[in-house]
Amino acid sequence: MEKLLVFGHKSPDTDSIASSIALACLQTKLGKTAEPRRLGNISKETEFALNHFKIGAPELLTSVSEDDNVILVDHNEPDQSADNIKSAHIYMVVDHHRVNGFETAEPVYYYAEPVGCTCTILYKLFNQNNVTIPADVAGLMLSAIISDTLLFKSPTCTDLDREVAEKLAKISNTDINSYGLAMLKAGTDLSSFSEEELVNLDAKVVTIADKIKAKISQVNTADIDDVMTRKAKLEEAMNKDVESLGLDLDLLLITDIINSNSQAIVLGSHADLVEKSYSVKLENNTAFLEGIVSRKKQVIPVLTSHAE
Ligand SMILES: [Mn+2]
Repeated sequence: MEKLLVFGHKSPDTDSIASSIALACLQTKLGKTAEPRRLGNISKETEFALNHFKIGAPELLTSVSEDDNVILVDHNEPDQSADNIKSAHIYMVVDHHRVNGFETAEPVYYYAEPVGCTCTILYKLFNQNNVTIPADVAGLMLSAIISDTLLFKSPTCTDLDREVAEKLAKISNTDINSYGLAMLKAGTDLSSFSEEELVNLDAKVVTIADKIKAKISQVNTADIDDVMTRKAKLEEAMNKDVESLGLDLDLLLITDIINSNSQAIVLGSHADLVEKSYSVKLENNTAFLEGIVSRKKQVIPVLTSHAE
């Protein structure tokens, strides 16, 4: 079989990068030719993790063609994948998201579990194949679990994520709490980013209830007020996206990773969906969402159920 390209979603987060590297590592150890790729810039948080464990970033990939054999990690929705993904041959998927809009022409390996992180599933795949996880890769996989679960505080976190994190910490000789806090904090340094960059750091475009095209972006911070001083310019950047992407809803979550809350900035013709979904009133396009930190568990399904 030809070379397998392994990649996560656009606007890659730490899980998308770590999963690509870890699964390419596993496939290589199983005798395949596999290389990780990334569909966008590396975040500061991911950069911190890569530097800490001395692993290089994957090469950038923008689009694929019918000649490519690919493995999708940390996503399955075509909108979140490489341009032209429908033309490529999808060999395998390892994911922990809802399945939406995904179809293949041929049979496919599909590993999915509703756990907090793709790397948690990958840990099981390493075990099932009796492959030892190299210490540096284990450290990166641990970073992904810390990132996706916000140090186990997100409602998406399961007991399995905690268990696997402990094991990966042992393999990589990492102190979960001190390392994890330092890594999450590295991701909250937003000063060098323009507002356009901020609304695309961790962004997903999804179709809600088959009718509302929504972009849901998230930035992590230790200080919501600090980010809100840039509100006018953030809205300007969001309005450009509403125009250029034809969005019905543009939701930016500014998430306080210390206290586990989010401030939302909401634009678009369906902004009222956020009001309905969380029983809040938008004032100047913004509302405080108490206890909301997970796009996957507390935003997309909640918006979907209120849109139907
Ligand atoms: Mn993930």
